[in-house]
Amino acid sequence: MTRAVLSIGSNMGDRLELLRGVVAGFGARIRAVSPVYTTAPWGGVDQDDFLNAVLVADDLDYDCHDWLRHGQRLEEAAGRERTVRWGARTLDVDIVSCAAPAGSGLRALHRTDPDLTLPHPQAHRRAFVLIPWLDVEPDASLEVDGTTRAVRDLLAELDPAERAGVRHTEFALVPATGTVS
Ligand code: A4P
Ligand code: MG
Repeated sequence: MTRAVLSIGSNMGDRLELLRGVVAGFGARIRAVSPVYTTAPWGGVDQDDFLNAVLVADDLDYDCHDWLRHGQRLEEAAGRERTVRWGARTLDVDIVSCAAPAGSGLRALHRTDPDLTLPHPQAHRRAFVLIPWLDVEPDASLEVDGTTRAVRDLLAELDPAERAGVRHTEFALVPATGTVS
């Protein structure tokens, strides 16, 4: 059993429908869906703004690699082409964090494998991840350089310009009834 925090983003094509397709694609595994934000591109590549959101999902039968594989299948279905690092894409599904049962609760896993680095090595620098994550998990924490930090503190430490580039929208990824699949 694992529980994943997923960052999803798009800045090409019908961005909202592409993000809705991710929610449909993970289906009954989804536990929480953040609001949708319009976000200035991060990473220095000149490109259009993104729509971003964060999902929380769990599955009794998934390990952390299963979330990566599932996300990559959804990226392929969205016609994703890998060209420029941090460049424009129809769909990006990143595994921000992945937790497994430990004792009476869940513990976030740490991995340095280039195929799946956990937690995602850039997540703590990205307001487009931290802001929607706090919407669905206000007490979230994230390991940075071996230290567990409150996500709200990581966000407070970011450049105000970085935070200002992340703007709330009225778009919803799930129907108003709240049902997902
Ligand atoms: N990989 C390793 N760890 C992970 C993980 N935790 N989650 C590997 C997902 N993938 C992980 O990714 C490259 C490799 O990373 C994969 O083979 C995977 O096994 P990729 O998706 O092929 O390439 P990429 O996405 O171009 O590169 P990268 O470094 O993953 O970029 P990011 O981090 O995905 O950033 N600005 C805004 N405003 N909003 C965005 O959503 N996204 C990006 C992409 C850049 N700027 C953005 C946004
Ligand atoms: Mg990626």
